[in-house]
Amino acid sequence: MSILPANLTPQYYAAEEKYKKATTQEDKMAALQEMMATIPKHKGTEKLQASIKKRLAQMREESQQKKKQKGSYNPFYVKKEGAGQVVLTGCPNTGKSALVGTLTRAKVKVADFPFTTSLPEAGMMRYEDIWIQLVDTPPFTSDNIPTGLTGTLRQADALLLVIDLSTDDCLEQLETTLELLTEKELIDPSGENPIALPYLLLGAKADLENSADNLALLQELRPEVEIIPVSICHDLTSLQQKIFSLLNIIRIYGKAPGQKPDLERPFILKAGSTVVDLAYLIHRDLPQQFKTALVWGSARFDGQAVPRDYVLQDKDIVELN
Ligand SMILES: Nc1nc2c(ncn2[C@@H]2O[C@H](COP(=O)(O)OP(=O)(O)OP(=O)(O)O)[C@@H](O)[C@H]2O)c(=O)[nH]1
Ligand SMILES: [Mg+2]
Repeated sequence: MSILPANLTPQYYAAEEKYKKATTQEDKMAALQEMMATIPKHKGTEKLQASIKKRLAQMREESQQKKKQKGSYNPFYVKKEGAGQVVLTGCPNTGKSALVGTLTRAKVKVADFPFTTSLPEAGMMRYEDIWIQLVDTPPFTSDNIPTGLTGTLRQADALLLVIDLSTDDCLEQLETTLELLTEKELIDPSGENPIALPYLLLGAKADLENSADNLALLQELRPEVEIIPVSICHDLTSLQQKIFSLLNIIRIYGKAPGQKPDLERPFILKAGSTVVDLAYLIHRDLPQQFKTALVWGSARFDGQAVPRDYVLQDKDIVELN
């Protein structure tokens, strides 16, 4: 799609990296502002500039609304819990609630008719030693997206787009879903928009009769789209693994000097985070205070002293002194 070279600068990429690592709305907004300030202003970046501006305006509006609504209850705002918030979305009756109900203990309504779910409902999914929040949402159709739903989706850390593989409508569901969410800049199938959310496309009800044939047909018609077949009747471990990977996070275990590491409650950081990022997460003043960092896991040997900008890996144990 992009014809003109963007010629983005290292300063811009650094800001974009900050955006990707940001976990709070405030940090995200600050990073977006920095992206705007550092992006080279020419024709080749116009589209990107527009989408950064748009997202910044949306976030400003949301935070203002949140302030206004303090006290009044917004059912489409789902408070984040756990290591990441993953929102399921799609057309009516595709199996979103059934998946959330199977993967978490959330009390969701599952029924054999469309528009069963009318408000978001969150549940926590255990993945190894962490909890990931899954959010069930009311469905959209090609001509109607419920008021508030876009806000729920935009707040998410990642999306699961759900289509029903057992129905003849599955191609239409696929197209409606991709078109609608791309138009809202929530996803970018081309992978070029840094503001878009990571997502997986799930083909639900893979256990039913027509599903295998429909999946084969869809893959023939849309070979560029990866569809992951799932079913509440089958083992969902590989889906859980994929959801964890989608969040692009790492687990870091803290260790006090001379003591055993705390393996019960890992710190959650974005992939690519450094020792300084970890220190900041533990305490805002810690990056200035610690002198040495020792790492077990990704380092060449156990308890190796590493520099402040050392990039941590999933399951590293870190001792800050
Ligand atoms: N065989 C089979 N049936 C499923 C599966 N997942 C969901 N269903 C059935 O499909 C129907 C719709 O499931 P829901 O989970 O309510 O679908 P939904 O997407 O939440 O529907 P809305 O809330 O209307 O958007 C129910 O009758 C479920 O029992 C599956 O993996 N296999
Ligand atoms: Mg539902």
